[in-house]
Amino acid sequence: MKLEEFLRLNAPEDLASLTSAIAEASVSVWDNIPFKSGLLSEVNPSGEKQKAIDVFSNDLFVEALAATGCVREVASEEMAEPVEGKGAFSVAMDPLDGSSNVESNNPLGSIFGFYSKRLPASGRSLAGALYVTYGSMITLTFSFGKGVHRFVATRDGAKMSFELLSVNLKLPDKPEVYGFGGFRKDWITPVRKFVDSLEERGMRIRYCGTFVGDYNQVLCRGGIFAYPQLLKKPQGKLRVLYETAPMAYINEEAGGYASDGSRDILDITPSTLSEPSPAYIGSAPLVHELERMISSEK
Ligand code: AFP
Repeated sequence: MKLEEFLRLNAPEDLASLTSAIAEASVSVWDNIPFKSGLLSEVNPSGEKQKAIDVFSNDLFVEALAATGCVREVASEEMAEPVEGKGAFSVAMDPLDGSSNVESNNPLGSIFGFYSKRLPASGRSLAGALYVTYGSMITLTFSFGKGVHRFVATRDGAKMSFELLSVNLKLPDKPEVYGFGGFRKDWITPVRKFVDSLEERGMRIRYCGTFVGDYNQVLCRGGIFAYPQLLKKPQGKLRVLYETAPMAYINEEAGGYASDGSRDILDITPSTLSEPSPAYIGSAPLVHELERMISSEK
C-alpha cells in the first residue's frame, strides 16, 4: 500500500498533509546529504556548530510544513525562534539528527513532534510523531495514537514513493541490544552498574551515534537506548521537545517506556524550547528497572 492511501484511510487530514510533506522533503534531504556536509561558521541555539546540510534540511522542512497550511508554528533545533503559521499544529523538529556522522556514512535521521498546544508543551499534548531514517533505506516511522507504522522509499519510475513496510510495530519481548551515549567514566553510578548487568545478560552493544539510528535498532530488536544523566552534565544532551518526547510517544505506542530517570518523558513540560533531559528509552521492563536503580541511589 502507498503512503497516500494509508494516510487517507487512517490519519486525520492535517496530520496526513504534514506526513506527506515530510515524506516528499525527506527524499530531497537524502539526495543532498553527500553534497552539503561542510561546516558553517554559525552555531545552533544549543551552541553546536551547524553544517550546510543542517540548514538546508531545516529550511526545506520549514517550507514544506508551512505550505500545508496546517501549522500554527514550526520550532526547530536549528532555529532560535519558531516560524509562525495559521494552522492547528505546533511542529517541533530536529531536521537532521546525527549530522556529525555524515563523513563516516552512519545512519542519519529527522524527528518531528506534532503538538496540539503552543510550544514549549508537554509530550502529553502530542497528537502524533514521526521519524525518518536515512540509512541503507529511507524509512518513515510514525504514530498518530493508533499504533506505529513504517513506510520505505522505493523508486516508482523516475519518482520516489513510499510503500508500507510494517503496521502496528511492537518492541520484541526479548531485548537484544543497547546503546548509551557519552563517556562511560561520566555516567552516574547506577547507569554504569546497569550496563554491566546488560552485558552479563548477553545483550549486545549497538551504538552508531545518531539517536534515530540507535533507537530504530531498539525498536527492531528490543532493548534500550540512553543518553544518560552525566556526572558533570545532569541534564544529558538530548532535547525534550525536538527529540526525546516525539520518540517517547512512538516508543509508548510500540509498547515501550521512556524515562528521564524519575518520570515518564511524556510528562515533562520543558520551560524552554531547547531544554534537555536525560533519556532512557526502549523496552518497558528494562527502562523501569533502570529507573528503580537510579531512584534507589539518590
Ligand atoms: P549530532 O547531530 O551533532 O551528530 O549529535 C547527535 C546526537 O545529538 C544524537 O543523535 C546522539 O544520540 C548523540 O548526539 C550522540 O552523542 P555522543 O557523541 O556524545 O555519544
